[in-house]
Amino acid sequence: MKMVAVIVAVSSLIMTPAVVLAAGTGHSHDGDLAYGEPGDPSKPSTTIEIRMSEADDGKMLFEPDRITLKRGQQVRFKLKNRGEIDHEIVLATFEENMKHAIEMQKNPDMEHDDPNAKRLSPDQEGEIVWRFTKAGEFDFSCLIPGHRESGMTGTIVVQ
Ligand SMILES: [Cu+2]
Repeated sequence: MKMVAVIVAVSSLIMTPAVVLAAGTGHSHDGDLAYGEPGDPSKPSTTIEIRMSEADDGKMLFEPDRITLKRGQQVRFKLKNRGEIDHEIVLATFEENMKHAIEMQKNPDMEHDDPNAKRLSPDQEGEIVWRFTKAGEFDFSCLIPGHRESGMTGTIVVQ
């Protein structure tokens, strides 16, 4: 009798240190999220523009894909979809976004209307105001099936 080795494909992303940081953070209530809280648009914030697009080689990207902030900083993300298809941005811990990505594969039409997420059609612009109350490394990704896998992900480092 032959032994059949079952190899579970594990995305290389799962092995990044971010998963260690994110370990143990489950779902929590607003105001007690591991990655901060919805911002107050009437308060001062740092504006950061994030563009979403597709490249000729099939890659999909956020520009920039790495943002460094200080704890307590409030950011007004100005989002611009410069691509030819819909994109979204979901801000969360790496672990939450990985879980969420699996749910999106089951329900690709899932729409997001949360303070930490925005879906934009081509040429559309949008905004997220978020306050980063905790230090750590967080994830922003497009969770439309196939997009994160094509490169549509970025990291926010809160010092
Ligand atoms: Cu996308």
